[in-house]
Amino acid sequence: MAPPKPAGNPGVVVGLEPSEDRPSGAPRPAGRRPSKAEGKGDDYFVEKDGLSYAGTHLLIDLWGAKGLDDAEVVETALKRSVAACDATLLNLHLHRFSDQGGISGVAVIAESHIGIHTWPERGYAAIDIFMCGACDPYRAIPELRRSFAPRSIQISEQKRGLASPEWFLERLHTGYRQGFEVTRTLHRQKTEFQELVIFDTPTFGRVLVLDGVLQTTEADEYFYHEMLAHPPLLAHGAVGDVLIIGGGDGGTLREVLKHRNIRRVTIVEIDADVVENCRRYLPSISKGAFEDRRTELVFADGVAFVAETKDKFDLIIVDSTDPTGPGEALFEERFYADCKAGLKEKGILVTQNGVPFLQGAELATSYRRLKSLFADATFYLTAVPSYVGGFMALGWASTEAANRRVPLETLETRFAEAAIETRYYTPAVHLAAFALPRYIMDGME
Ligand code: AG3
Repeated sequence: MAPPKPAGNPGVVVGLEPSEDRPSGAPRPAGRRPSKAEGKGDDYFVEKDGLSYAGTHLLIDLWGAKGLDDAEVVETALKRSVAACDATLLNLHLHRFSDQGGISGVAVIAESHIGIHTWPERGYAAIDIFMCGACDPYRAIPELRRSFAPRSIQISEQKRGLASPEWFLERLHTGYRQGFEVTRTLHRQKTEFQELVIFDTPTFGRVLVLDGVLQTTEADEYFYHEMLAHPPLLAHGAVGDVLIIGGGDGGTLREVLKHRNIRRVTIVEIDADVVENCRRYLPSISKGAFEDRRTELVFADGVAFVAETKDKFDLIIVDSTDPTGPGEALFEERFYADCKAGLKEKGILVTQNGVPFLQGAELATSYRRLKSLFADATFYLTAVPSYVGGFMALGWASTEAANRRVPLETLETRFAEAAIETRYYTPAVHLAAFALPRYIMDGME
């Protein structure tokens, strides 16, 4: 603000009606913001470079300027500035302080205002221009230079009314939230089983959320899907028939199908809307896997399916949600027992088992159940950035302990023979994934 000027001196007041300045025939603004400022919507907000905002506000400091005590100069400067910006002048008011000099003034425009305050004794003027919508306040700068011939000019810009971005907050863990900026929501639906949302984020690409819990992201899905598929496939070495429970996004299916000697993959997903919307909005996850002739897609409850099926599998992969909602029954002992019954000799069961640091109870319970049923039960690890909390535990259960003791050389040979491309999995990572940090081992007891 300007230093206070002595009171009791009205100085000079210059009033101006807008009609004087408007070219003849130009429409008079009638209580609405003018067409010149119109943006795309009817609220004049600007949509530019991915941002939505009300307009541009410039703060302009003129130094070594002339004419700062001359109301005519100031008036002309403001009028020319308004015209240069193609804005609509509604009113112009100047007040000249006659004792010390200096002028306070404002041009009210349909797009907002230009304000000026001058200190002639310092050759300084503080000007601010705010124009909403598409009006460009920078176009006033040459007019200000022309009127005041400043030695130097400083400009700072502020975008006004920047709409704050939308955030998705995952509340999976007690007392802890994880946020993702949402740039676009593509689909939101209450399916028969859960709430499904698919949206775009700047950092993780497109994301699938079920019942408020992040399931998969384009950016880091391979940390998870590759590790659910390749360790059991390469440890076993001769998998022909695979059963996937859940996994409706198709990521695990895609990884399994990379192995040429797979005969058949039965994928049992409870929620047809997950498959349909992931195929549509997240095609990079399934990459055509649902169309593979080896794929048999069944829409059914996984618990009922394993309880009833007569088929036997070399590998069962449980690619589930966390143990709340529709995923809950997939962590029950009965389900694990039915999985065991559905495995061929030497078969392996792997499961999604949460992030032990934040989901310790889940680790302990699953371990107890798997251990009571299988000759060999343990966890192996991956670390999925969007499943926050450090390592994720994948359950590993097999009637044959040898499955997890396959030497590195054998894994390397099998991996080379499979000739598949991966981004997370390597035989060395496979072996290392079974090395459990102390806190996880302690959490299993
Ligand atoms: N399945 C695992 C979701 C786990 C999320 N939980 C968590 N952050 N602890 C997702 C399906 C991907 N195919």
